[in-house]
Parts: sequence; C-alpha cells; structure tokens
Amino acid sequence: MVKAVAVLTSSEGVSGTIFFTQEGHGPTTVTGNISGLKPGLHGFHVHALGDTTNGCMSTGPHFNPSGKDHGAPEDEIRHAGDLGNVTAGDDGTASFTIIDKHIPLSGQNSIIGRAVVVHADPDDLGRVWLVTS
Ligand SMILES: [Cu+2]
Ligand SMILES: [Zn+2]
Repeated sequence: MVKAVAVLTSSEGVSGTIFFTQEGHGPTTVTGNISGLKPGLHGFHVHALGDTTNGCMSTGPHFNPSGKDHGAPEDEIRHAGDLGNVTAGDDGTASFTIIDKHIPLSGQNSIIGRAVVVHADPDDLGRVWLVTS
C-alpha cells in the first residue's frame, strides 16, 4: 500500500487535506476535505509540475503522460490528471472520495511530486457548446 498526502493552503482562506492510497497496481483512492470554497463545483486536477511558488500558474498543464485531450474522469480520452469537479456545499466545504485508475502513486506515471489544484471555477470537462442564433 502506497500512501501520499497533499495539504492545501491558500491566501484566500481555502484549506484542506487530500489523502491518496494505492494498493499494488490497483486504482488510487483520493479522499479529501477542503473548506473555504464558494458553494458549487470546482475543477479538480493533478497538474504536471509540483512547483507551487506561483499558484496554479507554475504547476504547468494537466498531468498528461499519454498525450490525450482534456476530458471527464469517466472518459476514455482524458488527461490522467482530469479528476473532474468536486462539489462544495453551502458551508463551503467539499468532502469527497474519488477512485481513479489514471493517477498511480508509483512507477513512471506516478503523481507524487506533482500538484493537485482545486480551481475557483467548474471544469467544463472538455465539453464546450457553441451558442448560435
Ligand atoms: Cu487544473
Ligand atoms: Zn485536463
């Protein structure tokens, strides 16, 4: 069993802890509790780099070792780091468990040392509709 943890602190009052566990080559379980969010959906991703010196900006694009397009967690075509959205309740807290096969904690595509980003805005999950008249 491999374990990892991410502790989030931000200047805007968002804080939380995210635990990761993986048994062998099985899926990774992500358990998180984040507070101080605006109620609603927030994009949740693993970004490629672990450099958090400049917030989200320095963490690079979504972790994408197989060179695919952005998508939803359940899509076949997605970035490995695409974990979709987490939902904050009226109290601004998001508590969630995500089980995902694309974010191993060991080996070549390990996410250890990379950044987890909780965005202020919802992830469009790669589905963008064009509004026409
Ligand atoms: Cu992101
Ligand atoms: Zn993505």
